[in-house]
Amino acid sequence: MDLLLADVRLATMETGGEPYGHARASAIGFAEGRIAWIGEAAHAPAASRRLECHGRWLTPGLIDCHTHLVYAGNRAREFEMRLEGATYEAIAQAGGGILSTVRATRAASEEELVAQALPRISRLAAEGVTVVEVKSGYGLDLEGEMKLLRAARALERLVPVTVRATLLALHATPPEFAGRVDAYVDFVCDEMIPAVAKAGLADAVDAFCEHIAFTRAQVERAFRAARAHGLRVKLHAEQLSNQGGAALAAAHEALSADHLEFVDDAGVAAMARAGTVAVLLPGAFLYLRETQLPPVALLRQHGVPIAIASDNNPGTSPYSSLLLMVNLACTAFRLTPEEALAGVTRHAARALGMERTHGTLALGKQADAVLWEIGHPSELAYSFGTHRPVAIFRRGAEVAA
Ligand code: DI6
Ligand code: FE
Repeated sequence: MDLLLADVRLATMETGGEPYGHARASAIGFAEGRIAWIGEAAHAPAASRRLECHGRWLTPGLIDCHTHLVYAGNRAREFEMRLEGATYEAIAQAGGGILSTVRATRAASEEELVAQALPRISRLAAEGVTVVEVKSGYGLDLEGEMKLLRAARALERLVPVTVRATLLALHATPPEFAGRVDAYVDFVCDEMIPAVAKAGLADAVDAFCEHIAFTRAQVERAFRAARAHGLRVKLHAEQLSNQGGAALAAAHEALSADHLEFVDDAGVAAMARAGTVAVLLPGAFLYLRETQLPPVALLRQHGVPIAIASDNNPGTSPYSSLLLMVNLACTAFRLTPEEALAGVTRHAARALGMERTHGTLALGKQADAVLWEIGHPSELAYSFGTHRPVAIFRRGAEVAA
Protein backbone atom coordinates (compact mmCIF):
# COMPACT_ATOMS: atom_id res chain seq x y z
CA MET A 1 0.00 0.00 0.00
CA ASP A 2 1.05 3.58 -0.53
CA LEU A 3 -0.28 5.07 2.69
CA LEU A 4 -1.63 3.73 5.97
CA LEU A 5 -3.56 5.99 8.37
CA ALA A 6 -3.32 4.46 11.84
CA ASP A 7 -5.21 5.23 15.09
CA VAL A 8 -7.93 6.97 13.12
CA ARG A 9 -11.68 7.07 13.71
CA LEU A 10 -13.61 6.43 10.51
CA ALA A 11 -16.86 8.25 9.76
CA THR A 12 -17.32 6.19 6.60
CA MET A 13 -20.84 7.58 5.92
CA GLU A 14 -21.80 4.10 4.74
CA THR A 15 -25.36 3.08 5.71
CA GLY A 16 -26.65 0.17 7.74
CA GLY A 17 -24.36 0.38 10.77
CA GLU A 18 -23.41 2.90 13.42
CA PRO A 19 -24.29 6.62 13.09
CA TYR A 20 -22.03 8.36 10.53
CA GLY A 21 -21.05 4.88 9.35
CA HIS A 22 -18.55 4.79 12.23
CA ALA A 23 -16.42 1.72 11.55
CA ARG A 24 -14.83 -0.25 14.36
CA ALA A 25 -11.55 -0.44 12.45
CA SER A 26 -8.74 1.90 13.53
CA ALA A 27 -6.78 2.04 10.29
CA ILE A 28 -7.32 2.59 6.58
CA GLY A 29 -4.94 2.02 3.69
CA PHE A 30 -4.73 3.61 0.26
CA ALA A 31 -3.16 2.07 -2.86
CA GLU A 32 -3.10 3.39 -6.41
CA GLY A 33 -5.51 6.18 -5.53
CA ARG A 34 -8.14 3.90 -4.02
CA ILE A 35 -9.19 2.73 -0.60
CA ALA A 36 -7.45 -0.66 -0.51
CA TRP A 37 -7.78 -1.83 3.06
CA ILE A 38 -9.76 -1.12 6.28
CA GLY A 39 -8.95 -2.91 9.55
CA GLU A 40 -6.69 -2.91 12.61
CA ALA A 41 -3.26 -1.35 12.13
CA ALA A 42 -1.57 -4.39 13.68
CA HIS A 43 -2.80 -6.56 10.79
CA ALA A 44 -2.18 -4.04 8.01
CA PRO A 45 -0.24 -5.02 4.91
CA ALA A 46 3.06 -3.22 4.37
CA ALA A 47 2.75 0.45 3.40
CA SER A 48 5.36 2.87 2.03
CA ARG A 49 4.15 5.57 4.42
CA ARG A 50 2.36 5.45 7.75
CA LEU A 51 0.59 8.41 9.34
CA GLU A 52 -0.33 8.32 13.04
CA CYS A 53 -3.69 10.08 13.44
CA HIS A 54 -3.95 10.16 17.26
CA GLY A 55 -7.64 9.27 17.31
CA ARG A 56 -8.68 12.03 14.90
CA TRP A 57 -11.72 11.53 12.65
CA LEU A 58 -11.56 10.79 8.92
CA THR A 59 -14.56 11.60 6.69
CA PRO A 60 -14.99 11.17 2.95
CA GLY A 61 -13.88 14.14 0.86
CA LEU A 62 -16.70 16.69 0.84
CA ILE A 63 -18.69 17.16 -2.38
CA ASP A 64 -20.30 20.44 -3.45
CA CYS A 65 -22.83 19.11 -5.98
CA HIS A 66 -24.41 22.43 -7.10
CA THR A 67 -22.44 25.60 -7.86
CA HIS A 68 -22.28 28.35 -10.45
CA LEU A 69 -18.83 29.44 -9.35
CA VAL A 70 -17.37 30.37 -12.75
CA TYR A 71 -18.50 33.90 -13.63
CA ALA A 72 -17.09 37.41 -13.95
CA GLY A 73 -17.79 40.44 -11.78
CA ASN A 74 -20.10 40.53 -8.81
CA ARG A 75 -23.53 41.83 -7.88
CA ALA A 76 -22.78 43.83 -4.77
CA ARG A 77 -24.73 46.84 -6.14
CA GLU A 78 -27.76 44.62 -6.65
CA PHE A 79 -27.38 43.39 -3.09
CA GLU A 80 -27.64 47.00 -1.97
CA MET A 81 -30.73 47.53 -4.14
CA ARG A 82 -32.36 44.51 -2.56
CA LEU A 83 -31.65 45.93 0.87
CA GLU A 84 -33.31 49.14 -0.32
CA GLY A 85 -36.45 47.18 -1.17
CA ALA A 86 -36.16 45.78 -4.73
CA THR A 87 -37.00 42.09 -5.20
CA TYR A 88 -34.86 39.47 -6.97
CA GLU A 89 -37.60 38.97 -9.57
CA ALA A 90 -38.02 42.71 -10.23
CA ILE A 91 -34.26 43.19 -10.71
CA ALA A 92 -34.18 40.19 -13.08
CA GLN A 93 -37.11 41.50 -15.10
CA ALA A 94 -35.40 44.90 -15.45
CA GLY A 95 -32.40 43.24 -17.16
CA GLY A 96 -30.25 42.95 -14.03
CA GLY A 97 -29.79 39.76 -12.10
CA ILE A 98 -28.49 36.82 -14.12
CA LEU A 99 -28.25 38.98 -17.28
CA SER A 100 -25.87 41.45 -15.65
CA THR A 101 -23.52 38.56 -14.87
CA VAL A 102 -23.98 37.34 -18.46
CA ARG A 103 -22.71 40.71 -19.77
CA ALA A 104 -19.64 40.57 -17.53
CA THR A 105 -18.96 36.90 -18.30
CA ARG A 106 -19.24 37.35 -22.06
CA ALA A 107 -16.73 40.21 -21.86
CA ALA A 108 -14.19 38.12 -19.91
CA SER A 109 -11.60 35.81 -21.47
CA GLU A 110 -11.33 32.17 -20.45
CA GLU A 111 -8.19 33.05 -18.47
CA GLU A 112 -10.01 35.86 -16.64
CA LEU A 113 -12.86 33.51 -15.75
CA VAL A 114 -10.38 31.00 -14.34
CA ALA A 115 -8.60 33.73 -12.36
CA GLN A 116 -11.85 35.06 -10.88
CA ALA A 117 -13.19 31.60 -9.99
CA LEU A 118 -9.92 30.43 -8.44
CA PRO A 119 -10.35 32.10 -5.01
CA ARG A 120 -13.84 30.65 -4.71
CA ILE A 121 -12.91 27.07 -5.57
CA SER A 122 -9.72 27.33 -3.51
CA ARG A 123 -11.74 28.25 -0.44
CA LEU A 124 -13.92 25.20 -0.96
CA ALA A 125 -10.86 22.99 -1.45
CA ALA A 126 -9.25 24.34 1.73
CA GLU A 127 -12.19 23.17 3.81
CA GLY A 128 -12.01 19.61 2.49
CA VAL A 129 -14.10 19.72 -0.69
CA THR A 130 -12.63 17.29 -3.23
CA VAL A 131 -15.43 17.30 -5.86
CA VAL A 132 -17.20 20.41 -7.16
CA GLU A 133 -19.96 20.62 -9.73
CA VAL A 134 -19.88 23.80 -11.84
CA LYS A 135 -22.78 24.96 -14.00
CA SER A 136 -22.58 27.21 -17.04
CA GLY A 137 -25.46 29.60 -17.64
CA TYR A 138 -23.69 32.97 -17.77
CA GLY A 139 -22.63 32.72 -21.42
CA LEU A 140 -25.98 31.83 -23.01
CA ASP A 141 -24.48 31.64 -26.48
CA LEU A 142 -22.41 28.83 -27.90
CA GLU A 143 -19.04 30.52 -27.50
CA GLY A 144 -19.84 31.91 -24.05
CA GLU A 145 -21.10 28.61 -22.65
CA MET A 146 -18.16 26.67 -24.10
CA LYS A 147 -15.70 29.24 -22.71
CA LEU A 148 -17.24 28.94 -19.26
CA LEU A 149 -17.23 25.12 -19.35
CA ARG A 150 -13.59 25.07 -20.50
CA ALA A 151 -12.71 27.44 -17.62
CA ALA A 152 -14.48 25.07 -15.19
CA ARG A 153 -12.44 22.13 -16.47
CA ALA A 154 -9.24 24.20 -16.35
CA LEU A 155 -9.70 24.74 -12.60
CA GLU A 156 -9.02 21.02 -12.12
CA ARG A 157 -5.42 21.62 -13.08
CA LEU A 158 -4.99 24.40 -10.46
CA VAL A 159 -6.67 22.96 -7.38
CA PRO A 160 -6.80 19.36 -6.08
CA VAL A 161 -10.49 19.03 -6.88
CA THR A 162 -12.48 16.93 -9.35
CA VAL A 163 -14.76 19.18 -11.41
CA ARG A 164 -18.07 18.01 -12.86
CA ALA A 165 -19.38 20.42 -15.50
CA THR A 166 -23.08 20.97 -16.21
CA LEU A 167 -24.56 22.84 -19.17
CA LEU A 168 -27.19 25.27 -17.84
CA ALA A 169 -28.01 27.06 -21.10
CA LEU A 170 -31.67 27.35 -20.01
CA HIS A 171 -30.77 29.65 -17.11
CA ALA A 172 -32.16 32.86 -18.65
CA THR A 173 -33.08 34.04 -22.14
CA PRO A 174 -30.17 36.02 -23.63
CA PRO A 175 -30.88 39.58 -24.85
CA GLU A 176 -30.53 38.65 -28.54
CA PHE A 177 -33.50 36.26 -28.14
CA ALA A 178 -35.63 38.64 -26.02
CA GLY A 179 -39.31 37.95 -26.75
CA ARG A 180 -38.38 34.80 -28.69
CA VAL A 181 -37.89 32.33 -25.87
CA ASP A 182 -38.94 29.29 -27.91
CA ALA A 183 -36.44 30.17 -30.61
CA TYR A 184 -33.72 30.23 -27.94
CA VAL A 185 -34.86 26.83 -26.64
CA ASP A 186 -34.68 25.50 -30.22
CA PHE A 187 -31.16 26.87 -30.55
CA VAL A 188 -30.14 25.22 -27.27
CA CYS A 189 -31.63 21.87 -28.34
CA ASP A 190 -30.47 21.88 -31.96
CA GLU A 191 -27.06 23.57 -31.68
CA MET A 192 -25.76 24.00 -28.17
CA ILE A 193 -26.45 20.62 -26.59
CA PRO A 194 -25.09 18.67 -29.59
CA ALA A 195 -21.95 20.84 -29.80
CA VAL A 196 -21.21 20.70 -26.07
CA ALA A 197 -21.83 16.95 -25.98
CA LYS A 198 -19.57 16.43 -28.99
CA ALA A 199 -16.78 18.47 -27.38
CA GLY A 200 -17.17 16.46 -24.15
CA LEU A 201 -17.43 19.69 -22.17
CA ALA A 202 -20.42 18.77 -19.97
CA ASP A 203 -21.35 15.80 -17.81
CA ALA A 204 -25.03 16.77 -17.47
CA VAL A 205 -27.67 19.29 -18.56
CA ASP A 206 -29.60 21.48 -16.11
CA ALA A 207 -32.35 24.11 -16.55
CA PHE A 208 -34.18 26.74 -14.48
CA CYS A 209 -37.89 25.85 -14.47
CA GLU A 210 -39.59 28.95 -13.07
CA HIS A 211 -42.12 31.65 -13.93
CA ILE A 212 -39.22 34.08 -14.52
CA ALA A 213 -37.26 31.52 -16.55
CA PHE A 214 -38.46 28.47 -18.57
CA THR A 215 -41.70 26.48 -18.68
CA ARG A 216 -42.02 22.75 -18.17
CA ALA A 217 -42.63 22.26 -21.89
CA GLN A 218 -39.46 24.17 -22.78
CA VAL A 219 -37.39 22.29 -20.20
CA GLU A 220 -38.75 19.00 -21.46
CA ARG A 221 -37.49 19.73 -24.97
CA ALA A 222 -34.00 20.35 -23.61
CA PHE A 223 -34.18 17.16 -21.52
CA ARG A 224 -35.04 15.13 -24.63
CA ALA A 225 -32.14 16.65 -26.53
CA ALA A 226 -29.78 16.03 -23.61
CA ARG A 227 -30.74 12.39 -23.29
CA ALA A 228 -30.53 11.88 -27.05
CA HIS A 229 -26.89 12.97 -26.69
CA GLY A 230 -26.23 10.65 -23.76
CA LEU A 231 -26.28 13.33 -21.05
CA ARG A 232 -28.05 12.95 -17.71
CA VAL A 233 -30.28 15.80 -16.52
CA LYS A 234 -30.87 17.86 -13.34
CA LEU A 235 -33.27 20.70 -12.65
CA HIS A 236 -33.63 23.93 -10.66
CA ALA A 237 -37.18 23.10 -9.57
CA GLU A 238 -39.79 24.79 -7.38
CA GLN A 239 -37.39 27.45 -6.05
CA LEU A 240 -39.75 30.43 -6.18
CA SER A 241 -43.05 28.72 -7.05
CA ASN A 242 -44.46 25.25 -7.78
CA GLN A 243 -44.15 24.56 -11.51
CA GLY A 244 -44.28 20.76 -11.41
CA GLY A 245 -40.58 20.67 -12.24
CA ALA A 246 -39.65 17.95 -9.78
CA ALA A 247 -42.10 15.50 -11.37
CA LEU A 248 -40.82 16.43 -14.83
CA ALA A 249 -37.24 15.85 -13.70
CA ALA A 250 -38.19 12.49 -12.21
CA ALA A 251 -39.90 11.48 -15.45
CA HIS A 252 -36.55 12.00 -17.18
CA GLU A 253 -34.64 10.03 -14.52
CA ALA A 254 -32.92 13.19 -13.37
CA LEU A 255 -29.90 12.81 -11.12
CA SER A 256 -31.32 15.56 -8.91
CA ALA A 257 -33.98 18.20 -8.50
CA ASP A 258 -32.60 21.22 -6.68
CA HIS A 259 -33.99 23.96 -4.35
CA LEU A 260 -37.52 22.45 -3.92
CA GLU A 261 -38.93 24.93 -1.39
CA PHE A 262 -42.30 24.78 -3.19
CA VAL A 263 -42.37 21.08 -4.16
CA ASP A 264 -45.65 19.23 -3.45
CA ASP A 265 -46.50 15.63 -2.50
CA ALA A 266 -46.79 14.49 -6.12
CA GLY A 267 -43.36 15.90 -6.94
CA VAL A 268 -41.71 14.22 -3.97
CA ALA A 269 -43.43 10.89 -4.70
CA ALA A 270 -42.24 11.03 -8.30
CA MET A 271 -38.68 11.76 -7.17
CA ALA A 272 -38.80 8.81 -4.76
CA ARG A 273 -39.90 6.44 -7.55
CA ALA A 274 -37.19 7.67 -9.92
CA GLY A 275 -34.38 7.74 -7.34
CA THR A 276 -33.85 11.47 -7.97
CA VAL A 277 -31.82 13.20 -5.24
CA ALA A 278 -33.22 16.34 -3.54
CA VAL A 279 -30.48 18.97 -3.45
CA LEU A 280 -31.32 21.58 -0.81
CA LEU A 281 -29.60 24.97 -0.95
CA PRO A 282 -29.84 26.83 2.36
CA GLY A 283 -27.55 29.64 1.15
CA ALA A 284 -29.99 30.78 -1.54
CA PHE A 285 -32.91 30.27 0.86
CA LEU A 286 -31.40 32.67 3.38
CA TYR A 287 -29.97 35.15 0.90
CA LEU A 288 -33.39 35.58 -0.76
CA ARG A 289 -35.05 35.71 2.66
CA GLU A 290 -37.30 32.90 1.51
CA THR A 291 -39.83 31.90 4.15
CA GLN A 292 -41.21 28.72 2.57
CA LEU A 293 -39.11 25.83 3.89
CA PRO A 294 -38.39 22.79 1.72
CA PRO A 295 -40.57 19.90 2.95
CA VAL A 296 -37.86 17.94 4.75
CA ALA A 297 -40.33 15.72 6.63
CA LEU A 298 -42.01 14.74 3.36
CA LEU A 299 -38.67 13.98 1.71
CA ARG A 300 -37.71 11.79 4.67
CA GLN A 301 -41.09 10.05 4.65
CA HIS A 302 -40.63 9.11 0.98
CA GLY A 303 -37.00 8.12 1.48
CA VAL A 304 -35.70 10.69 -1.01
CA PRO A 305 -31.94 11.16 -0.50
CA ILE A 306 -31.17 14.75 0.56
CA ALA A 307 -27.96 16.46 -0.59
CA ILE A 308 -26.77 19.91 0.52
CA ALA A 309 -24.79 22.29 -1.68
CA SER A 310 -23.49 25.85 -1.69
CA ASP A 311 -25.21 27.05 -4.91
CA ASN A 312 -22.21 29.42 -5.04
CA ASN A 313 -23.35 32.16 -7.45
CA PRO A 314 -23.16 35.97 -7.60
CA GLY A 315 -26.88 36.65 -7.18
CA THR A 316 -28.49 34.38 -4.63
CA SER A 317 -25.72 32.57 -2.75
CA PRO A 318 -22.30 34.22 -2.86
CA TYR A 319 -20.94 31.82 -0.26
CA SER A 320 -17.66 29.95 -0.81
CA SER A 321 -18.14 27.55 2.09
CA LEU A 322 -19.75 24.14 2.13
CA LEU A 323 -19.29 23.77 5.90
CA LEU A 324 -21.42 26.88 6.35
CA MET A 325 -24.15 25.09 4.37
CA VAL A 326 -23.81 22.04 6.61
CA ASN A 327 -24.50 24.27 9.60
CA LEU A 328 -27.36 26.13 7.86
CA ALA A 329 -28.94 22.86 6.74
CA CYS A 330 -29.34 22.11 10.45
CA THR A 331 -30.21 25.57 11.76
CA ALA A 332 -32.50 26.68 8.89
CA PHE A 333 -33.83 23.37 7.51
CA ARG A 334 -33.65 21.31 10.73
CA LEU A 335 -31.64 18.46 9.26
CA THR A 336 -29.71 16.41 11.79
CA PRO A 337 -25.91 16.79 11.71
CA GLU A 338 -25.67 13.25 10.36
CA GLU A 339 -28.15 14.02 7.56
CA ALA A 340 -26.27 17.23 6.74
CA LEU A 341 -22.94 15.39 6.54
CA ALA A 342 -24.51 12.68 4.36
CA GLY A 343 -25.79 15.57 2.25
CA VAL A 344 -22.27 16.71 1.38
CA THR A 345 -20.83 13.19 0.97
CA ARG A 346 -22.90 10.11 0.10
CA HIS A 347 -25.97 11.85 -1.27
CA ALA A 348 -23.98 14.58 -3.03
CA ALA A 349 -22.04 11.87 -4.88
CA ARG A 350 -25.32 10.36 -6.01
CA ALA A 351 -26.60 13.76 -7.17
CA LEU A 352 -23.64 13.73 -9.58
CA GLY A 353 -23.96 10.08 -10.60
CA MET A 354 -20.66 9.34 -8.80
CA GLU A 355 -21.96 7.08 -6.04
CA ARG A 356 -20.01 4.04 -7.18
CA THR A 357 -16.64 5.78 -6.78
CA HIS A 358 -17.15 8.66 -4.33
CA GLY A 359 -19.08 9.80 -1.28
CA THR A 360 -18.18 7.19 1.36
CA LEU A 361 -15.09 5.51 2.77
CA ALA A 362 -15.46 2.04 1.30
CA LEU A 363 -13.10 -0.48 -0.26
CA GLY A 364 -12.43 0.24 -3.92
CA LYS A 365 -13.67 3.83 -3.88
CA GLN A 366 -11.42 6.74 -4.78
CA ALA A 367 -9.28 7.63 -1.75
CA ASP A 368 -10.63 11.17 -1.22
CA ALA A 369 -10.77 11.84 2.52
CA VAL A 370 -10.42 14.55 5.14
CA LEU A 371 -8.82 14.29 8.59
CA TRP A 372 -10.39 16.49 11.29
CA GLU A 373 -9.37 17.60 14.78
CA ILE A 374 -12.77 16.92 16.35
CA GLY A 375 -14.13 14.79 19.15
CA HIS A 376 -17.23 13.73 17.18
CA PRO A 377 -18.51 14.24 13.59
CA SER A 378 -21.51 16.28 14.81
CA GLU A 379 -19.03 19.08 15.59
CA LEU A 380 -18.67 19.73 11.85
CA ALA A 381 -22.32 20.84 11.79
CA TYR A 382 -22.54 22.30 15.26
CA SER A 383 -20.34 25.36 14.74
CA PHE A 384 -18.98 27.29 11.80
CA GLY A 385 -15.54 28.80 11.25
CA THR A 386 -13.99 26.53 13.82
CA HIS A 387 -12.75 23.54 11.87
CA ARG A 388 -9.98 23.35 9.33
CA PRO A 389 -8.92 19.98 7.98
CA VAL A 390 -5.75 18.62 9.55
CA ALA A 391 -5.04 16.82 6.27
CA ILE A 392 -6.79 16.32 2.94
CA PHE A 393 -6.22 13.26 0.77
CA ARG A 394 -7.11 13.12 -2.89
CA ARG A 395 -6.66 9.95 -4.91
CA GLY A 396 -4.74 8.56 -1.95
CA ALA A 397 -2.17 11.35 -1.74
CA GLU A 398 -1.98 14.13 0.82
CA VAL A 399 -2.64 17.53 -0.73
CA ALA A 400 -1.94 20.93 0.81
CA ALA A 401 -4.76 21.71 3.23
N1 DI6 B 1 -31.46 29.89 -9.22
C1 DI6 B 1 -30.61 30.54 -8.43
O1 DI6 B 1 -30.76 30.73 -7.25
C2 DI6 B 1 -29.44 30.94 -9.21
N2 DI6 B 1 -29.76 30.41 -10.50
C3 DI6 B 1 -30.93 29.83 -10.45
O2 DI6 B 1 -31.43 29.27 -11.42
C4 DI6 B 1 -29.26 32.42 -9.28
C5 DI6 B 1 -28.21 32.82 -10.26
C6 DI6 B 1 -27.98 34.31 -10.28
O3 DI6 B 1 -28.75 35.10 -9.73
O4 DI6 B 1 -26.95 34.70 -10.89
FE1 FE C 1 -28.36 27.13 -8.65
